[in-house]
Amino acid sequence: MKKLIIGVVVVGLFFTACTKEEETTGGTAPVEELRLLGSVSIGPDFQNTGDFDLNLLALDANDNVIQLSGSQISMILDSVATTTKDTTYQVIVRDVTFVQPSTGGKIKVGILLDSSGSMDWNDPNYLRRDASRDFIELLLQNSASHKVGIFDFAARYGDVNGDSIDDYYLRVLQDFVYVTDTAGLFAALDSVTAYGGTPLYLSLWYLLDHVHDNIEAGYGHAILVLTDGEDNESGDITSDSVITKALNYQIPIYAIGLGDTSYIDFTELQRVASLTGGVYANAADANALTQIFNSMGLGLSQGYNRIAARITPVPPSGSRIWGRVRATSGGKTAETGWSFTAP
Ligand SMILES: [Ca+2]
Repeated sequence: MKKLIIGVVVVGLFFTACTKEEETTGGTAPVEELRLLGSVSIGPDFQNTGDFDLNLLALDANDNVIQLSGSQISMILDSVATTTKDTTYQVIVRDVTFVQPSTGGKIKVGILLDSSGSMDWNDPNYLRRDASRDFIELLLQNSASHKVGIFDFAARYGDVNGDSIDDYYLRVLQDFVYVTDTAGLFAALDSVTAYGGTPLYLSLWYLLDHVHDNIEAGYGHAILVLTDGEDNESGDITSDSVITKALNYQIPIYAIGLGDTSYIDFTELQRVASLTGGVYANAADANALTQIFNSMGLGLSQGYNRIAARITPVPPSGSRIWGRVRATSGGKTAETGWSFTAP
């Protein structure tokens, strides 16, 4: 029987020269909604440091992202379910940064969809098409200068576009165009199918080259990948190969793992996202895709707040940790919950 220990409420703010600068750039619009962008990102050395990150969207009444300074944010630790007794845990905010994937307000996103056979039952109603459409419309509302390309993997063999890459590993459904070209982009989404295996990392490997070969000055570049499975068809190309290439090209990978994490392990995908500077989100089922694509669209086009936090002492592996983050802006306060299991 695990013992539930209620931790103390701690508001920790460490001001450095860096965060002082952010003091002056904190938003003033009233915050109407606070939303996590993706899952809690657990630091690679958590067992020694207790470090974890939250990616946070603070939204005003018009869904504009508010940039937050350290003094506008507080962390609340609700409970730690652990085997250790009589331990008092604390959570502090180490740093707050604003991540801006676009450049000069312009982003170019390669949407990479998993068209493997299992999508037939994991997303039978093709909600990934609707969520991708909403994502494109969200970007269009923000700026007609954004660009999107639609790609998938595992749909079919062949090389329709003659780029020497078999469509099974990377199919170009709609190459990068302005988001104003909704006809082309939506038609590409309608052609998404569900057929083969999961060459996830080989597909990312090819798409990274494609994005890199088409880098445009004045744009931020990113990949947004959706998959319902662990890679099983990439041969020598591993998640490490993908991470190395993405870092070389400085192209962050934002990743959505579709499926119940009791049955499927997205740890590796999460690692790809966090190490390439992107964000990982888990969609427990296809119904969650709309909200996640919406959050990704807001974050990619407008930016998001990254809260570097630390829990002390470091809870034992397997401990479940629950808390909330609270933000104040423009005289309003909003909060949202977070939780994770200590690795
Ligand atoms: Ca091809």
